[in-house]
Amino acid sequence: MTQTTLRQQFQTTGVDTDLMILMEDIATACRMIADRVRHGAFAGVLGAAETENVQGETQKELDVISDEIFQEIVGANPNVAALVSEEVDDVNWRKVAPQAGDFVVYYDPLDGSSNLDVNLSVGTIFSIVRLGAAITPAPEAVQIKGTDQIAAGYAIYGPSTGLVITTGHGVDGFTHHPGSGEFLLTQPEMSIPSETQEFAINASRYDLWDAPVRQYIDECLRGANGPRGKKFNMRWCASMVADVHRILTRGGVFLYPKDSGNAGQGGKLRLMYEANPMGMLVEQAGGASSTGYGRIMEVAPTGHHQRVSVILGSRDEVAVIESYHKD
Ligand code: AHM
Ligand code: MG
Repeated sequence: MTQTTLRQQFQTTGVDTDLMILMEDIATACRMIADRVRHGAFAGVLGAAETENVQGETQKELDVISDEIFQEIVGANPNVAALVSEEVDDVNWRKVAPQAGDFVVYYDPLDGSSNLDVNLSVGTIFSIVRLGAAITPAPEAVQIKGTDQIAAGYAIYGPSTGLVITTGHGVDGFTHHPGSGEFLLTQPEMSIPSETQEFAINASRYDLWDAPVRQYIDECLRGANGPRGKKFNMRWCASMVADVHRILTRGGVFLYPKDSGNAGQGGKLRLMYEANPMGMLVEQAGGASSTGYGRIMEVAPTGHHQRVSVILGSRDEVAVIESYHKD
């Protein structure tokens, strides 16, 4: 992973050693989380609340354990000013006087954790921003647009452990090689085809959707004889990492829109550590990411746990969905 990223940086913007060390720290944290996830119920409680194990010890949930691993390893990096985690309400400041050049890392330590109980793929999502100037620690100081991300990625804990990253020079996929312990390049220059015949959405929310989303899915379901003139396939992993990984591998479109059931919160998925990093990866792979009304990465955050409508994947398909919103 380091070789590939260094080579890309060497050929373009110049080598960013601090970023490389931070990416290595994140990869180490992901390797350790992968190890705990692989141990399943032996590693801690899966999706449920804290309980006592047979020895009467309190077991923590795996997403809390994953957050602690990430904090311990990535939070120890001397250039990290702050961590923003799905698992922690407040910003976790690591420096009292953050300087220009310091990093803010936004992350979801174990996304899709409801899948743990049923032994399906989960992942860790991360987003990295570099401060342009010194700041005073305050929640507003980390409310930075996705367009300012300098790197993003995710680890996927599935049949194998993968790491997919971008530092703004395309997207590369790596597979953890258990023998060497390294992430080796297995999916160079991942690219999303502009057209697709596969969509991903939780269709049980049909009655809650806005008209443009309902129109789009209705048309997909009508297949070759409908207005789209082609047959669509459907997938829904209930794990954003797994769904996005499939889209980066073979194309498709993913929707978790704001609907009448989640509108009060602004949607389901979180802007800063779910939608922005996935949006950057998808755009770097030639796809598009939108709220339906504009680019996700241009949404101005008003809170670090803010939620947002998410539509991303194959470019032409996202354009169709955006046009229905516009109409
Ligand atoms: P989480 O961060 O609490 O795990 O929630 C995010 C997950 C995504 O990975 C996935 O796309 C979505 O929630 C699934 O939601 P649903 O259960 O409504 O289908
Ligand atoms: Mg999540």
